[in-house]
Parts: sequence; structure tokens; C-alpha cells
Amino acid sequence: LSEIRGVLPALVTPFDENEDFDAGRMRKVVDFLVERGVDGLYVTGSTGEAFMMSPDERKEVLEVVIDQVAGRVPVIAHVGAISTHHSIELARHAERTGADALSSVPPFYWGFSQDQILAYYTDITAATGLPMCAYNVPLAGLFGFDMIKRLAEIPGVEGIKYTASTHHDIMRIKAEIGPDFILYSGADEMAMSGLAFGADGLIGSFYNAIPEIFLAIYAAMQAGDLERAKALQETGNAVIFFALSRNPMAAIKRMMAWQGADAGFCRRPMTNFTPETEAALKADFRAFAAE
Ligand code: NAY
Repeated sequence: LSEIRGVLPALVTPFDENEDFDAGRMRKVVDFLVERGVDGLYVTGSTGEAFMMSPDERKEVLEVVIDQVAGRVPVIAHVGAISTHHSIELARHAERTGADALSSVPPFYWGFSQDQILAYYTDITAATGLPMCAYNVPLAGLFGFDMIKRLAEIPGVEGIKYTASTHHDIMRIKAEIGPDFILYSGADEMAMSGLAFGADGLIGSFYNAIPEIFLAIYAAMQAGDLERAKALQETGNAVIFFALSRNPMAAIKRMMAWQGADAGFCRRPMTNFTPETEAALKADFRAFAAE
């Protein structure tokens, strides 16, 4: 994972009006993001609506993305599922397809024990030669520092995508597990603090819609320009909080469409904007941006 740094969108998956995967839109979205300078793509994560797709659909999305990327940036394939069996199948497919790394949420829903979760990561990581990035996210159950230390001992687990708000643990991870354990900060609204506390990169959903702001934050933090990073984070957060209160997944897809990369629709039970509600969203956004 040490080669994969910078800003990586947790890539959206475009669906068409009938909720079918739209490979044509997917290819345009990939070009749009790569041409805007993102440092990699994180595919079929939660933002990618992975848990609304069958394993075969997830494979198809990854194949289309890797084909379209054509080696221009690294691709991390999220292969998390609640059965080890499915995750291994997805992981092996990702390796065959040419992904650069794997990532996974822990198995959720059943309230698995820590030992069961550690076995899950051991088994899926051992199934391929790719590095694994564990994914710490409230939606799937947070790990806690001691669990992260145990995860880091699994051969092949090379880093973590850290979407908890306890950023002081980012410092501890870097100090106690070691600087080579790669950490991606996952809360877009705290990108600057994640980087300040030692994160090596950023993975998040808003980097689909407003990547430039976060690429500039990353550059400012590399240069030690805290004033600039803070001003950019304030701008980014205004957009994030605008969308968070207005159906964020669908709003991100519409914001991309306004910029020339139509990311299509979300799968139910997520809801979509109609032409009327999209016009209202756009008008609101214009008014907000003019402020
Ligand atoms: C993924 O796997 O799709 C992600 O990386 C999701 C990251 C997002 N976290 C959650 C809980 O959805 O980008 C963040 C999030 O949308 C953002 O910080 C706004 O809260």
C-alpha cells in the first residue's frame, strides 16, 4: 500500500433509470476523475453501493473500472461482505482482474466476535497476494485501537482506512504500529486533521464531486501550509454539509452530472432526484455558492 497515497475517491457506481449498472457512464466517470488528477480509485465501497449489488455485479463494476483506468492510477478493490466465502471469491477475482490492493469492512450484522473478525481478515488476505487495507467505519462497527494492533499483525494487512472521528488514534497507530502501516483518512470533513495527525492519504465520497479542493488540501499539508489547508477545508465542508442535509449519495451523483460526468442514479431504497427536485437542488446550490 505504501505506493498508494494522495486523494482517492470512494468511487460512485452509476446505475441507469432502471437501476441497472451503467458501464458507459462508469467509463466517463473514471476518465473525469483521472483527468482531474486523483491519485487512485477505491472501487465498490459503501459509496459504490456495493451492498446493493450481487457479487457478479461487483465483479463487473471492477472489471469496467480497471479496463478504463488502463494503469493510469492504482485501484483498490473493496471486497467486503458478511461471508468470508463471498469475500474470498471477490478478492481472487480482483487479483485476476488487476487490482492493486484489497480493502474490506469487517463482517457485520451478526455481531461477530473479535476473533471471528480477525479470522475473516486472515482468510481473505491469505487468499491472494494483494495487500489488504482494513476499513474502520462506524456503519460496520468500529475496531478500537487494540483491535487495529491485532489486525496489523496479520500478514498482508498493510494499512487501514480510518473513518472514525477519534483522530488521536491516528497518531497512536503511526507511533505504536509504525509509520509504514499506511493510513487513509476517511472522513472528508476532517481531511486536514487526518493528514495533520499522520494519514498518508484520503479516501472518501466527496472526492468524486469536488476532488480539486482535496487535492489542494493534500498539497497544502505536504507543503506545511496550514492556513491554506484550513481555508480549503472550510470551502469543502460547506459543500459537504450542503449535500449531507439533502440526500448525499444522489446529490453527489447530480453534482458530478453538472460538471459533465453524469453518474446516473442510486439503487433503491436510496432515493433519487426527479428533474424538478434536481432543479431545486441546483438553484439552492447556486444561491449557496454565491454567498
Ligand atoms: C466508502 O467506502 O465508500 C467510503 O469511503 C465512504 C466514506 C464516507 N463515509 C461514510 C460513513 O459514508 O466520505 C465519507 C463521508 O461520506 C463524508 O466524510 C461525509 O460525511
